[in-house]
Amino acid sequence: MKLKDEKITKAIIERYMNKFIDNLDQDVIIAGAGPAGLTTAYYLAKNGFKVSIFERKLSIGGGMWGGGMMFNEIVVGEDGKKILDEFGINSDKYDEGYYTSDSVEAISTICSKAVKAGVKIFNCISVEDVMIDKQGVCGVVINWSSVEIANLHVDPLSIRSKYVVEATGHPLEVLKILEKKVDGNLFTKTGKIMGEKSMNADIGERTVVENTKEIFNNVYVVGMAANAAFGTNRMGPIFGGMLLSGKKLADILIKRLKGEISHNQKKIEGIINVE
Ligand code: 48H
Repeated sequence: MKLKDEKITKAIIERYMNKFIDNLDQDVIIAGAGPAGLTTAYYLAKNGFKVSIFERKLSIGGGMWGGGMMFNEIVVGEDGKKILDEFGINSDKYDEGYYTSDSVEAISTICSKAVKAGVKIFNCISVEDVMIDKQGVCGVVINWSSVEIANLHVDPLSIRSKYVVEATGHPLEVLKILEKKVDGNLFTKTGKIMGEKSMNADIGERTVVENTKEIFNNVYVVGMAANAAFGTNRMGPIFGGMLLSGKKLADILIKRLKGEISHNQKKIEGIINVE
């Protein structure tokens, strides 16, 4: 059979468009496909929820590929190891409470498991704004990363979701948008982004799980972004906290999607809904 080039083009465009159209109204949308966002998405999809991730870069996996300073090994503690085991990722005991894993095996497996569980990942697309109504955030506004990089004046598109997850890591891009554009405080002590503190693996690993929660009506923060939002320490190349944070958030969102926990809604000023 002779291959037709134009058929290859048609197949790609048609399949992509169908996938995209099927993802316009989601249970959960996640900004950022690092280890925390991917882990959250995996557990949500595994439990039957519609979840998609928008990732700015061509490659998925955020900061996990590089281990520590490009030595491509990661460290996890006892609880993190349990999640590596759930994903079927090999790890080796280094000492009491310290396990190492090949970072390439770890992140490629998490990504593969997430996609196979039903997560739809759209790479090369950046979240540039949120959609808002009286109840809070109700989706994201997206554009091709290439448009952003080239600084082209091209209007974006919008995707609706019940909940939005801030998983953009250190730069906290979704929360910065909220701080700048939406009236009403974040659910932090100051009502603002509190800022990441210097390295302390012990505190950082613990607080990243504690800080994984709702931070604005219908917006949840996970992973490194959680510590940067609530003003606690970075933890360096120990990744158990990212995985545990992702799993904790999936558990919260599953309960909320099933209506088992109530809303933590605060009044949002300046939004008038015209029905
Ligand atoms: C779409 C975006 C946007 C946007 C950014 O940085 P990440 O790996 O984040 P986490 O929280 O999953 O993991 C953090 C970990 O990698 C890390 O940095 C640690 C543990 N640091 C400790 C320390 O002390 O330094 O992934 C975030 C992803 C990236 O892939 C970005 O490209 C992507 O989000 N992203 N995607 N729209 N606006 N902004």
